[in-house]
Amino acid sequence: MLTLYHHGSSTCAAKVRFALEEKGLDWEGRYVDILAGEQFSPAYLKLNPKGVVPLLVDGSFVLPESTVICEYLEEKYTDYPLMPVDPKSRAQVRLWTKAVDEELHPACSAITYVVSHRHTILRNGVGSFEDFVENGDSAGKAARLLKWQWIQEGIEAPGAKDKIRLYLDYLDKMEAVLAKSKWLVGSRFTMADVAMAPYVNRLAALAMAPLWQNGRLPNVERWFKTIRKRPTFEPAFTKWLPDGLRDEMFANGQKSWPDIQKLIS
Ligand SMILES: N[C@@H](CCC(=O)N[C@@H](CS)C(=O)NCC(=O)O)C(=O)O
Repeated sequence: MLTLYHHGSSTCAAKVRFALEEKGLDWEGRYVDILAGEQFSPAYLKLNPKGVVPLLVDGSFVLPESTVICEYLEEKYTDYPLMPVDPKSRAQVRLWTKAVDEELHPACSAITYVVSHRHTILRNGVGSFEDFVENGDSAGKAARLLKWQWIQEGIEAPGAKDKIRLYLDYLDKMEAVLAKSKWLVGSRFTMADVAMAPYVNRLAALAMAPLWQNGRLPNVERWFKTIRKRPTFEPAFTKWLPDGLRDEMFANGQKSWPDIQKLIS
């Protein structure tokens, strides 16, 4: 049995859940409350020294990193393929998954923390700088340091606004591609759509769907509506976000909307 350590509001965990569901795989979940610091428990740090989710356990094989997990699932379970066959399309899919890892995910963390998670984490009692930043291994320290600044300073934290602008620029990139094709890479749903869906869904969860609605980005709107209609959307996304957190993220997003509008106007 595949076991996924995950959290309801984690975009990279949602990406893996979406891949698992699209590939029709059985899996069991271990919920790690990253907004209450459970990722820093000694038992979890032993499994993933970076102190982040997701993490896949397949028998004795322990695998971090969402993109690598998705690639592992794709290669091990060949039914319901999410990678195209021809090399050019495969390369295009990888450009999207690389963009997610290198740019979009850090930018998404910025918007999520400054708009919403900072309030939840501060309420839950984040502990000291040392607790938060020094936990986990040195490889993840830079990311934890940034998150600490977002938690403390919100949208005024150094670099936060640039990261949010970069995130929103991706919607325009998607629009340009989706104006020409049904899915992000050609006429078939692929791992590129799996990888990007959680990041558009995150903006919707933060009450920011007006970024593409009302004729602003009609092809992104069409694409996201189609994604939401897939039978895998509920078990991969909706099911895992607790109602209280969903309401809190939406309300915090509404409050931040004027700040976001200033950034894009
Ligand atoms: N590159 C990693 C990023 C993992 C990551 O940043 N996970 C976030 C949730 S999406 C997390 O666990 N954050 C908890 C924390 O930083 O304290 C991946 O793709 O799996």
